[in-house]
Amino acid sequence: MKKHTSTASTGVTQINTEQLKDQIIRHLHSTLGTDVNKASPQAWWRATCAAVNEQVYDGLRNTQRTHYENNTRALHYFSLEYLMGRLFSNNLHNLGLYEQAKQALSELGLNIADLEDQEEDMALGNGGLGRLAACFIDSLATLNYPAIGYGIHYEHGLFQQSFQDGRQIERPDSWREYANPWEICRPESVQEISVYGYVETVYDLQGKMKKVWHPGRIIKGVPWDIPIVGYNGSSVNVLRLWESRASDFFNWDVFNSGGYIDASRENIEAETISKVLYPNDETDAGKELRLIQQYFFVSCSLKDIIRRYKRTHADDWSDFAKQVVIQLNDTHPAVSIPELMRILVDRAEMQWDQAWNICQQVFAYTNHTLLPEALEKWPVRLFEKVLPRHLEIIYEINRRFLVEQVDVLWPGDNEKKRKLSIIEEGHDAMVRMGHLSVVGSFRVNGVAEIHSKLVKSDLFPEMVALWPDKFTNVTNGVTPRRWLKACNPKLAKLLDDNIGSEWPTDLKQLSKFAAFADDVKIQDAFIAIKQQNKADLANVVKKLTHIDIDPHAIFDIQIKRLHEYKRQHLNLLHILALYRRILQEPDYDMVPRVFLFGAKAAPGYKLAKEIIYAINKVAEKINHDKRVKNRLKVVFMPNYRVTLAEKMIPAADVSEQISTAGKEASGTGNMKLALNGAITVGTLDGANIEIAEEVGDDNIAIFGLTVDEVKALHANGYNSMDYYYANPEIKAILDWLETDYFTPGKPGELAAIKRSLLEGGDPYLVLADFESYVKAQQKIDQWYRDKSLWAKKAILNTASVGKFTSDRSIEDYVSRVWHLEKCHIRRD
Ligand code: 4GP
Repeated sequence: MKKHTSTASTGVTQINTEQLKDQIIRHLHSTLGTDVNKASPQAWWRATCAAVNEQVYDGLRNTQRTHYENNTRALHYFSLEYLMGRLFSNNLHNLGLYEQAKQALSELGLNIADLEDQEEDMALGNGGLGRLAACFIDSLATLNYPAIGYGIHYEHGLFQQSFQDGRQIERPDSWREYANPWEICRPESVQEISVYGYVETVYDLQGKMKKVWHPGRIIKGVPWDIPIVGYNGSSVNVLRLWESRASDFFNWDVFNSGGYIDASRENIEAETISKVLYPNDETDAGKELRLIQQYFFVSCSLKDIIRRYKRTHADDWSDFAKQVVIQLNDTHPAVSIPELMRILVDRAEMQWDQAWNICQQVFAYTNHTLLPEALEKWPVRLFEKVLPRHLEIIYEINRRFLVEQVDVLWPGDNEKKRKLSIIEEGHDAMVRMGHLSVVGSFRVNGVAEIHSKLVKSDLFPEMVALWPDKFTNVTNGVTPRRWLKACNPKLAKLLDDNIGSEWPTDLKQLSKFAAFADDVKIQDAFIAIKQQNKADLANVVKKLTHIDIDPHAIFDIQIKRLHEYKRQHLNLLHILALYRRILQEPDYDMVPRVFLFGAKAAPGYKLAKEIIYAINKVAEKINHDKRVKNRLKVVFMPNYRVTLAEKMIPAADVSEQISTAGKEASGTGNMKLALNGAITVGTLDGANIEIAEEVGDDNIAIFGLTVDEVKALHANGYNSMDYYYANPEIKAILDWLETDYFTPGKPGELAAIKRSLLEGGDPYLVLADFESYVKAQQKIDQWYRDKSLWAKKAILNTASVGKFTSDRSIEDYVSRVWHLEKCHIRRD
C-alpha cells in the first residue's frame, strides 16, 4: 500500500499520516487499554478522538494563554441550547486533518465513516435556536474572536424519535452514557448557587438598610468544557456546560444526622436540574424546574466570569463592562440581569445606579420568535418561591423604568405603563422576560431583516420610541464548514477545482461559481454529484425505513421541527392533491417526486403529533398503491437530527420553506439547502426574503400571502370555510382525511387536521395559501423537466448564498453589538 505522508496544510500542529497512525495506536494501548487485534470500532473511534485531542489541547492551551496575556475583551454566549451534532469529522476538518485521518485509518484497515457512526449526536437543543448557537461558536473560533459559550450539561439531550404504527414514540437520549471523549471536567472551577429561602431586611450600625437572602438550598455546578476548534485557525475556544449536583456541604450534614434517604433525595433533586433538555420548541415549559435550570446556569456562568475578571482586576469593577459582553440567546437566560444586579448591589455593595450602568453595558438580547406562546412569562409567585431576592430586584428595576423612562416620555399615561411594565398585572401576576431583556440590554436584535422590523413594529414599538438606537438586525447564518465542506465533499471539491479553496472562510467567493452556470461540463458535474448524493440518501432511506426511492425522482425535502406555523400539513395537502389527480387521471403527467420529511414534535403538542401520524399513514397508502406507478413516494425519516440533516441536505432538489408569512423569524435550514443547490419553494417569510434577493426571482419559487396580506386577511376576518367550499379540490382532500381510506377500518383517525383547518379556524392560513402553493409546485415540475435549466438554477443557488455564512453574522454582531478585537494566537 502506498504510504501517505503529507502533512496537514493548516491546523494547530503539523502532523503527518504516519504520526497520526502512531498516535492512534498509542492511545489504543495507553488510553483504551486494548490492542489492535481485539479493538472494537468504538475503541478505535475513542483512540482516534484521543489522538485528535492532542492537537486540540495544544490549541486550547495556546488560546487560553494568549487571551490571558492580552487581557482580551470576550463575548460570553448564554444559551440554554447547543445543538452540536457530532464533533469527530468537524474537528478533523477544522484542524485540516480529515484527509490524513482517513488515510491513516484506511492503512489501519478501518473506514473513517464507520468510526464517525460510533459517535452519538450531541443534541443539547431543540431546533433552530440551538443549532444557530453551534454555528456561532464555530465561527467565533474560526474568526479568532475571544468567546466562551455557556450552557447546561444535560444528561439527556433531545428525545430520540421512532414511529409505532405511524405514531411518534419518544425515548430518552443518552448521548454520554459511556462518557464523551470531547469533554473535560474542570473540578477546579466548580460553583455553588442558591435557590429558595427568604429575604431579610437588616440595618448596619450606621442605620443603612441591607437585604440578606437566606437561601433554602445550595446546588453545586460542575463545569464540563468542550473545546471548539476554529477552522484552519489557531483559536480553540471553549463551550462550558454546567452539570448540577447536590452541594457536598448540605448533603454531608443531612447524611451525618442519619438522614440517608433525605440525603439521597437531595442528591436526586439537585441532579434533576441538568437531567433533561425541555423538549418544547418555542413554547413556554411553565415549570418550576425550567426556571431553576435557567437560574442555575446563568448564576454559575456569571460567577465564573467574575472569578476570571477578579484574577486581573481584584475588586475594581471599573473595567468590567470593557472586558465582558454577554449575549442572551432569547429570553431563557434573562434572569442573569437581576442576578448580576444582586451580585453587584448585595455582594459587592455597589450603588444601584452604578450597578445598573454596568448591567446595561454588558447584556445584549436576541429575539428568535414572535409567537405569543413562546414569549416567556413567569408567575410572580413562582419567582417569589424560587428566587425571592431576584423578584425584589426586578420590582426595583421596573419601578425605576416606569418612573424614569415611561412616565417621562408619556407623563401620566397609565395605559402605557400597564403595557410596558415588566410585571403583567392580573389575578396571576407575571414577570415578562422579554420586557426585562429589552430594559436590561444595550442592544436587541432580530434574526432576519423582516423579523427585526416586526420586533420593532409589532412586539416592542414603545421600547423603540424610548430607545430607537437599541434595536438592530443580524440576519442568521450557517457554518459552511459543516454544512457544505464536510457534509457534501464532492460539491466542495468541484468548488475547490473551479473557484479555489478560499470559500470555506470567505463564502462570498462562491459568487465566482455563477460564471459556470451555463457551462455544460460544470452543469453535468453538478448534476452527477447531486445524483450520487441522492443515491447515497436512498440507501440511508432504505436502511432506516425499508422504503425504496428512485434517485431520479425529484427529492423534495422539508426538515425542521413540527409546528403548525411551519405548515407540514400544507405540504401534506399538496401530496394528497397530487395523489388524487393520479387516481382520477391514470396518466397524469408529472415528474416523479419523493417527498421526504424529518421532524420531531414536542411530546405534549397534540396536533403536531397528529400531523406526523397523518403523513405516515398517507405515505403507507401511497407507497403501496400500484396505480401511482412510482410517480409519488412519501418518506418520514425517523429521529431527525443534525447527523441526518447532513445526509439529507446534500441530496435535496427542492427545499420546502412554507411557513405563514410573519411567523418564521429567519430559518437556517433554508440557507443550508440553498447552499447545497436545492431550489426553495417558499413564502416571503424570515430569511427566505433575503435568499430570494440574493438568488433572484428566477431561481426560487415564491408563493403565498405576504406579511401585510396576512395581517389584512386576519383584520378583515378570515374564514377558512370560504376556501373549503370554493375549491373542490380542497374540499375533496379534507373530506378524504375523514374517511377510513388511509386508516382502514378506523374512520376519522386523521380528522384532526380537517378540524383544525375548519372548526379551528385555520390560524396559519393553510387553505388561503393552498392554491398558490400548488402553482409554485407546478413551476418546480416544469423547471425540472429541462435538465440544463434546472442545473443552472441549482448552481446559481449555491453561487448566490455567500451572504448566509455564520462568519458574516458574527462580523455583524461584532460591529453592531459586541465590539470585539480579533486575537491571534501565539503558539508555544
Ligand atoms: C428559531 C426560529 O423559529 C427560526 O426561525 C430561527 O432561524 C432560529 O430560531 C434561529 O434564530 N426559534 C427557536 C426557538 O428555535 O426555540 O424559539
